[in-house]
Amino acid sequence: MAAATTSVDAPFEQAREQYAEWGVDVDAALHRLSTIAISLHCWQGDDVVGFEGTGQAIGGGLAVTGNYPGRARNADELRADLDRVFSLLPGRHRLNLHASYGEFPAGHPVDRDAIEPEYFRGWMDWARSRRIGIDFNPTYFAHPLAADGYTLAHPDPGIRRFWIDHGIACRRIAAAIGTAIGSPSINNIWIPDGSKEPPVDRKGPRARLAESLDAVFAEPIDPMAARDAVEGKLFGIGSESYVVGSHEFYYGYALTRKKILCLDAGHYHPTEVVSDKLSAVLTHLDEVLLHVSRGVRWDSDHVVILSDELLAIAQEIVRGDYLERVHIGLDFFDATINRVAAWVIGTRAMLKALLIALLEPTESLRRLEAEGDLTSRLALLEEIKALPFGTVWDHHCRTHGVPPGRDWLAEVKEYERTVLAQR
Ligand code: RNT
Ligand code: ZN
Repeated sequence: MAAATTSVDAPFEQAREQYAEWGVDVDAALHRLSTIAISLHCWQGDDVVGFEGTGQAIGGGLAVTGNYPGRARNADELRADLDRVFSLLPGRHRLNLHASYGEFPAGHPVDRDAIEPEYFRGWMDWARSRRIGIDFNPTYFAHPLAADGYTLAHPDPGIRRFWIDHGIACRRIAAAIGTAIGSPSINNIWIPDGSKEPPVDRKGPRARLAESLDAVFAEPIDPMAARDAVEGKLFGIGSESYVVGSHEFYYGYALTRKKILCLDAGHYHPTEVVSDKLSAVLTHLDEVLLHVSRGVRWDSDHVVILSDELLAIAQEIVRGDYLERVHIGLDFFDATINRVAAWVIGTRAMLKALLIALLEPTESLRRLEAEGDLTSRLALLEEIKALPFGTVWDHHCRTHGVPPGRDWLAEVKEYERTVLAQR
């Protein structure tokens, strides 16, 4: 046994040495990484269907492609899948729950404006027993009253009221969850409102949205129980020409109302990047929520991978010392591959990106930049790409009791054989 341990640790000791030569403290980086909680989105497990049982199309301009077998059909299956996912991730993470994932009494549908914390008891108990926090989202799509593409900005005051009440109900649920678990729940509002063709009135819906949001947020809330976030977007399917809750709209809203701004990596022009926005908006805002996603040509919500932009996001968070001010959530959904694997791939990619960023000799690079030695800055940024972060990652996985490298895949395949394929 001792021999095995030695041979396992030797490459790590070597890697640690190598980083030390660059002035990087590997142990400190790993310690920091262990404290970061990623909020895993529940909707990757069932193609954003939820448990209301109404059979409503997803709508809202969202689209999931693929029909890989094994979709979670109820809360117990989704929790079992999440347990499997969490067992393959180093560290303690969070769950990001949508309102449509409540456990509603069979045969007694509860409409969105009347949902209550009790329908989320199962989730709270599950999360408490695993000591994980839960974030929350009202569901402003897949509903007859959202069918024409408008919710909080709807011209009809009755429909607007329905969605305001949904927002209020969700905020109370988030607060109940945060209180029960002892960790504040971030309640993030995203709405689909917009139009396919250029509207004549761009101003009216935005005025109505601001008013509706103010009504949703009117009740004071204990920040130790729940926090409010708002998420903008550039366009969706069916809202190509106009989105009421655009980036400018919500940035202004978050600034004036002191809310958390949610930046989704798929919600901007294709050459615009969230990594560049972090330091810009955090100059003025206290906190940001990230929906880490991967848009391919459009807001396609591809599984997150270790891309240049993912690394840039992690670098900005670490270099800017924003780890306490940026809440990292994921937002993607792919039904063409094993859904449990999709979660694991995306979350491990996020953690690896953070590890690479934490292993960067940032201070020396910053010094070179300040001295104007841009030659050395570029040369060293390229050289550090070849440092053995993978060895450090594997060590991190082992010390957290989760499979290193590709070993997690065999466990997911086994789970597919024994559980997912039986559904
Ligand atoms: C939609 C937003 C939103 C959703 C989830 C399901 O474009 O990104 O965050 O993905 O609410
Ligand atoms: Zn999102």
